[in-house]
Amino acid sequence: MIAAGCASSPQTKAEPAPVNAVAPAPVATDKSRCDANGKKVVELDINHDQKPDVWKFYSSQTDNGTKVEVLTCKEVDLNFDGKKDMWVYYDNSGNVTLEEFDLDFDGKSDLWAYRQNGKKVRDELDTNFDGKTDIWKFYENDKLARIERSTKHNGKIDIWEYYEGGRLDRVGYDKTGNGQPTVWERAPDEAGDKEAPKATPDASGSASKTDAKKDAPAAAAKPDAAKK
Ligand SMILES: [Ca+2]
Ligand SMILES: [Ca+2]
Ligand SMILES: [Ca+2]
Repeated sequence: MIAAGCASSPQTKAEPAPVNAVAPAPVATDKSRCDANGKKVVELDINHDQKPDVWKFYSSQTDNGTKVEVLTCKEVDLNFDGKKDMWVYYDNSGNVTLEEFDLDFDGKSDLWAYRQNGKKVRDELDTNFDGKTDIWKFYENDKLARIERSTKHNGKIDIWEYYEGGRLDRVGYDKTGNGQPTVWERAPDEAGDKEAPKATPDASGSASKTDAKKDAPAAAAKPDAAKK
């Protein structure tokens, strides 16, 4: 993320109030897709240690009079310790609706990547592994549109980052604890010319790129990615 003290001209102009400070409502997901009840579960042993590490859940459905097996869920033991660390939920069209990860392997999920109709809509991240989400990333048409952060890890949002075309445009800070952004800053490169078209490559661009690049599977492969 960008450093708060970096921009030279903090602005206090009235932006449209974006949101309230409480955690956004969860994305609706059918969790029963990963309920083994009434489903066929296929186990795979990827590393050949005679213990399953991938579980695939299938539900029997009838499509045009033909009985078909539909994949509803996949669970994975990524580090082969016998405990599951990744859960993937599918809709009836085979689209992923949610990928859930336990990045620090403590048995509790800390990264949730939501999709709707195949498109990324939101990532939620518990960066200090206390069970409460601290970062919410919102996507529009698969592009990063906004990040909300609870820097005190208390579930209250105090930083709002807005992205335009996938690049950081402005940041709102709650400096008073009232749950609203009280200070707005443009992306650092545009602090001197806030009306300029957002076309110059700059430090903020690389910051937003880093965030956009950090998609769920990559983060899962590198558990420490979530700790920064
Ligand atoms: Ca595991
Ligand atoms: Ca965890
Ligand atoms: Ca947390």
